[in-house]
Amino acid sequence: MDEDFVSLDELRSVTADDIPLEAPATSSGCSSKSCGSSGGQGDMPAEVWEKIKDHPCYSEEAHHYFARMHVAVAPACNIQCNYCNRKYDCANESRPGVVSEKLTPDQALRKVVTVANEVPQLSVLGIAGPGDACYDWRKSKATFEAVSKAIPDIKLCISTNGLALPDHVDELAKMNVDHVTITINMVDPEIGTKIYPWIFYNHRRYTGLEASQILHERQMLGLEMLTARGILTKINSVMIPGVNDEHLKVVNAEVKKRGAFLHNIMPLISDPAHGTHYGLTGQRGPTHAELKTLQDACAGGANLMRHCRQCRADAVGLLGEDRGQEFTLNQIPEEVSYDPAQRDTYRQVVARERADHVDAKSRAIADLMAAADAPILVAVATKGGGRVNQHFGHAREFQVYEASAKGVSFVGHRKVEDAYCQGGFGEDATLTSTIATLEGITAVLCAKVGDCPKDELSRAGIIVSDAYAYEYIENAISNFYLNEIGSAAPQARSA
Ligand code: CLF
Ligand code: SF4
Repeated sequence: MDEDFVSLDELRSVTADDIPLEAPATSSGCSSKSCGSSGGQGDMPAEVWEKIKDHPCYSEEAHHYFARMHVAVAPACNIQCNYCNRKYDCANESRPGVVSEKLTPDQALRKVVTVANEVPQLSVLGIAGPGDACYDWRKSKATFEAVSKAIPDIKLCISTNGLALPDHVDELAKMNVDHVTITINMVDPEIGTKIYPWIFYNHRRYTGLEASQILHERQMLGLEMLTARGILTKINSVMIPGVNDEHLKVVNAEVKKRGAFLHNIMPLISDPAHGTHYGLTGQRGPTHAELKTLQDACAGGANLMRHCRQCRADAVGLLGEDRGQEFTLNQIPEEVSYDPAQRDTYRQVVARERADHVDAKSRAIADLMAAADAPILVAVATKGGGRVNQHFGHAREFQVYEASAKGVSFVGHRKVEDAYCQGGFGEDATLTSTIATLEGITAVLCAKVGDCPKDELSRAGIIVSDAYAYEYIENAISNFYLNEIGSAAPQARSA
């Protein structure tokens, strides 16, 4: 264990007295020059790094430390997507699930202040529906204005289907909204006809090719306007096998040409129970391997985001967790006032921890690059903080990294149906589905694991180890590879 280790729980409960007086160590920059979302301070202009360094979606590194929250103030939408059921949140930025609690801008302000006082990791307020945040503009704007007045340093982030976006770009720029997500599933309106049955634009409903043509033109215009104003854009694309999967390579190139900062290719979530057109007609989503193959094929184009959790329109917390249920309206006081102390203190501790992490991982990745052979996939149980710090039985998802002679790179996450540990005993059915979820994974690294799940996974050909508990993730993976795969590398599973 690293001597400077600071657990996430400690980070959450820090007070000003815990902060040392010396200045944080200077980061040497990460040696891994991979995709933009995992890029570090040395990989981009200082002003861009300043905008993304605390944004958990725009920086893969930041998502270990910082949290976002969404407020569901924008229920109305102006288009229909075949993967959406209006009973649920916007599937462009949230998984279909339980309907969000809709908020007025005043209620949203109270909720954001309450969360900021209790969740020191909070860095970003996003509006991601549950409809379209640009179409339901008055409420989105009123919320941003009220929150940025109360908490001036919070980053504002918005997600939209793009149809109404060009009408609001100037106001977004005026409000210092630095981050805009546009969902772009096609740049060929013919393909659009298989995704969008209709749009509502200029007081009229359009269908067929005309609808997709208008949507496409408005999305491109909006993206170009944002780029011209220096606003960072992330493009979300839903990967729909047989509809737009191959086409997303063209989308990647086209959005890069127009200045997109990141491209987030998300798997279609399709289930008949959700009542969507795709769910009811049996359209399947991609497998983990298909998604990774497409993402790898886009390498060299627009930088890829691979750590998206397709979170709900009322999500609260680090990307892998959702604390939304702790902050429902009935739990929020009528009168609130913002106290910056916790967030300020947390940031100081994180700055120190993060600099140490960057240095340590640079060394670990260099060691691996010098010795590694065949690539392997390693799944990590983590509660955040960039460490292997969660028990196997408590994990509801695993973060997946590829270790190879190219270094250690984040490739995605695998959600499990349920945590294996069910309050003192292990659930065998859960273990079976966890093993299926971990298909293609060589090893799982966690803070602790019992003999029973360890043996079961071993029978399925997956190594589980708690020997690297509490190390930084990249160091744990590098050490695992060098100690336990090393000479056996040719037999390692191909990623
Ligand atoms: Fe929210 Fe989206 Fe802003 Fe992030 S989410 S509006 S950019 S603050 Fe993030 Fe969630 Fe993925 Fe979105 S993990 S669904 S990419
Ligand atoms: Fe649904 Fe979002 Fe598409 Fe509107 S933009 S139809 S809310 S997925």
